[in-house]
Amino acid sequence: MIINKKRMKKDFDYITSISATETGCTRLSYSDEDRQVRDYIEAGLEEIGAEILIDSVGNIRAKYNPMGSKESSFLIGSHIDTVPYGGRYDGLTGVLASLEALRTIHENEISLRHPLELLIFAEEEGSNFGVTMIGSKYMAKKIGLEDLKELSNKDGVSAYDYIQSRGYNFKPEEDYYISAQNARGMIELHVEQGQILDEEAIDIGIIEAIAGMYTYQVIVEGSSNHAGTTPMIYRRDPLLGASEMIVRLNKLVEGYESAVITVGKIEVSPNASNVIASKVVFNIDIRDVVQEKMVRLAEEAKEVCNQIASDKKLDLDIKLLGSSEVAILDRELIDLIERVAKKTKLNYMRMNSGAVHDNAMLADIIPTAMIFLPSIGGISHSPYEDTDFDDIVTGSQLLLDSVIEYVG
Ligand code: HGY
Ligand code: MN
Ligand code: MN
Repeated sequence: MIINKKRMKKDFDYITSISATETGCTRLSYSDEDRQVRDYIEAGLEEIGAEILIDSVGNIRAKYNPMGSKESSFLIGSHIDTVPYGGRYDGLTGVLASLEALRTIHENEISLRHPLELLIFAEEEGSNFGVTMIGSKYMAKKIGLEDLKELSNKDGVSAYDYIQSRGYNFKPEEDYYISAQNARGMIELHVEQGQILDEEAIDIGIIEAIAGMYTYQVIVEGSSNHAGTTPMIYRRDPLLGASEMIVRLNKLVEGYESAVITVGKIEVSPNASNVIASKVVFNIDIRDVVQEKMVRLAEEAKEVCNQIASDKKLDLDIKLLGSSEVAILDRELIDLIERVAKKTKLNYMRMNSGAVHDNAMLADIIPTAMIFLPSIGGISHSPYEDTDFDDIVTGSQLLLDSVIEYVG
């Protein structure tokens, strides 16, 4: 049973042409571009008789159950939203591989012991509200609708209001939440977004652990004043303080083996070249695959910011925007994927994921596993993100063969 490369490529080329920007892929959840892609994929799922349900925050659940099995479902899928000016492969590759697996099963009339469900998680990237994996956290009951009131987009509209304004009706009592009773497990296929597989010329990564993550918002406030008339010794400059914090945070992480710290988002007010800033807001993204080290690093990062703020007599507020624990993936599922990879003579390696992924939100509820594909040059979250389409075909075939091995 072989997946159909031509059909996948047609889907991929059409969907990746839908973007809000010329450069890279910009397809935020709840945007018009997101709607266009959802319509296209849902039509493909309806063609094979999948039952499609959309929950309050826009997660898509497409249940393929031709035998009317009453058993719990096996899950596949990923996300279709992107970072601004992002790549074409992050998320979408896993969704298209899953769609192709369902189509191939359908056209070969394979009878399955369990229903299959293709999940498309909303707001995985956090591009609207600054917090990743809103959809999968909601499906895993790690956040509720009320939590959406604490998050807002760049226009200051709360996630709670914005998602409803984009046509999603909040009906939490009817929503489908993942549980050990209704789901048997999940395999998510994704591009690596790092350079290990590409550098080692290995086709497949089988993931053992997914990094945990903390996202903090740091607000530094000082005294705004005239850039020309204010002597240096009288200044309380929050941009100077924030800059020192960012340099010191990058120094701090040198003492950790697998942790990473990133400040990728910063806003300065009033952001005028002849005005000493009044306020700086920046996010800190902290990750590690060792939970206790990530916790320690986060505490040290907050201490560094507090120390610099008090030395420079600046006001400081640090708020945890979002977090996810390190996810240890399921041994049995990993071994199954490895057996199938060996049987089909693929060159693969076991590895960890520095990127976070939706299935990590389910890993403490059901068995989950991931299949990685090489990212050329290890580039991601960038218009230069690239993966060889033959690698996508190889990975999609492994996903299909692993699903059949598990529920066929
Ligand atoms: O940030 C991440 O790791 C993921 O790509 N959202
Ligand atoms: Mn992703
Ligand atoms: Mn991503």
